[in-house]
Amino acid sequence: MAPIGTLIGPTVNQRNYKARIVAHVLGIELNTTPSFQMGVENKTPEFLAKYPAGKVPVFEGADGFQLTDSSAIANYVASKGPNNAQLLGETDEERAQILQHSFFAEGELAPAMAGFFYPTMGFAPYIKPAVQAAEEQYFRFLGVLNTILIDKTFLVGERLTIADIIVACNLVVPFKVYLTADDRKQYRNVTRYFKTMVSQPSFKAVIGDVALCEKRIQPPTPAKKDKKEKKPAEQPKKAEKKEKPAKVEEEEEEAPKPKPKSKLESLPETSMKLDDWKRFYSNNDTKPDAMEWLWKNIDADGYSFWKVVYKYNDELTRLFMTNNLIGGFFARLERARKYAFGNLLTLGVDNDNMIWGYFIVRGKEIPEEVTDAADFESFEWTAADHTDPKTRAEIEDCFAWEGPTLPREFYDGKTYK
Ligand SMILES: N[C@@H](CCC(=O)N[C@@H](CS)C(=O)NCC(=O)O)C(=O)O
Repeated sequence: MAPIGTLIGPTVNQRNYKARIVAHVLGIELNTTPSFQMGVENKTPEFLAKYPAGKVPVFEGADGFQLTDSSAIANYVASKGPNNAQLLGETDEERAQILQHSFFAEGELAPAMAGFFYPTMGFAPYIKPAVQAAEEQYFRFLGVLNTILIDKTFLVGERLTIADIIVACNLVVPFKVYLTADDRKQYRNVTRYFKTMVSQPSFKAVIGDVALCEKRIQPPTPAKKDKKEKKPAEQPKKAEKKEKPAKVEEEEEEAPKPKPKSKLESLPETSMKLDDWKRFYSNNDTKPDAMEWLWKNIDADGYSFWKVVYKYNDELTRLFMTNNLIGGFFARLERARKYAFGNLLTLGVDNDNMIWGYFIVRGKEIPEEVTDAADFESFEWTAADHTDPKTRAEIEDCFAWEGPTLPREFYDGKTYK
């Protein structure tokens, strides 16, 4: 596919990332301007004639179509892609929610951030009360987002949408230079969400690895008045200031590669077909029948067992929400259906519960069909020895959803098959 147009503006910029991530997700070619000179090229009469605000990024289509505003551009690029329904929302409700989150990002988060970030970086006059008010606003909005994300991996539905791309891109600079480890602890859901987003392949391809802030950026220290010094304190030059923001390594935009055939297809034949186990499990009592079948037929060289525990159990609230979270995770494990089977259980009580369970997977390692799931990193996968009697009992109780080895009281569960 020929490039649909050019995204004009500096490429190391969180607004610029949005359309490029969309393009990467959908396999759309989009030209960029890596050597763009900020403050120069966007202020020429030619540029201003086309884009009077003089802001970037802007888009110029191969057909001459012109567009400003990063989120509008990201939406437009998405509209040109194949199979874009998931990204743009499948229902009226989803599309409306995507707008809701996009407006929140642009209308609330971004201006509040600008209110403290620009003065702190020296791009705007530093007026302490105004900066403090902007910071307060920003943390209030971050709190809102934190609440929204309590039981969500993605903002809308169970998969990546353009709302995630817009919101997560708005968070890149704060997470890199402003939100300290303490802040990240306080806004844990936002942090988990941000980490999940930036580890998606399309985010990585565009932004690279995001190093989280170690020390918050500090406002410029006023030049000390030295009585002996006659020269006035040197005013930092505007062009120099603009180079200050922490650099993100740029990566070449990768054309999406065709999905390789699963590595698991080249494993030696196994004597136990996973589908046979799934069928037997579905059609028989788990204890003792299905479990006896499994222990008799398991091909220990062809499969491995894994204990799976949610890493953020202490953040879980309502039991039904926890169980929904498992459902969402399983939906995102779709690619692994042929190679994996498991049960994850919701255990405990409202506001004090956990996700715990076991998986059987083809091969001796966790395959990429599993690690590919967006929220794989939210779960601890530990290799389990199914020949150990204690582990075996846990697997049996887990697959049966009952028994003395469940670590907490059983509420509900879901089977991945
Ligand atoms: N809502 C616009 C805001 C664009 C914007 O403020 N861009 C900044 C760079 S990140 C800019 O061009 N500033 C230059 C100026 O204000 O003159 C968008 O999302 O694209």
